[in-house]
Amino acid sequence: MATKTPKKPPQPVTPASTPDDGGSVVLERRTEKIQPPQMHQVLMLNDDYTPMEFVVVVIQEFFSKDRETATQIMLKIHLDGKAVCGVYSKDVAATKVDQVLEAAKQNGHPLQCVSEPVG
Ligand code: TYC
Repeated sequence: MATKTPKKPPQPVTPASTPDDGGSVVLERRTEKIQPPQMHQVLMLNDDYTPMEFVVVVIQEFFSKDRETATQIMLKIHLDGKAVCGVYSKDVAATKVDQVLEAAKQNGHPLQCVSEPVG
């Protein structure tokens, strides 16, 4: 007569005993450094028609320069074809460009202004 071998109880899928991590969470140490935001420079371009005085006032108004600095920047644009009027975050630089272009349009001048990443 065959004797029945006692059946083993069903085994748990995961081992019953695992090393105890105490419920703690290990944070990964990151060596990457957070980079400062890319800055953008706003350049004004020369043309043959926009009055010098208008350019000086625009630089004073939108780039917070005193009259002497604004005049120097305007003359640099006039002589070199372009000059940096200010350096800002991307959004602020885009707003400055819009403001200059809108003021130029309102006054019927072809003044051009662009922004580009620095470096
Ligand atoms: N070249 C213009 C003139 O002789 C003056 C000027 C300066 C125009 C700067 C645009 O971004 C400019 N009237």
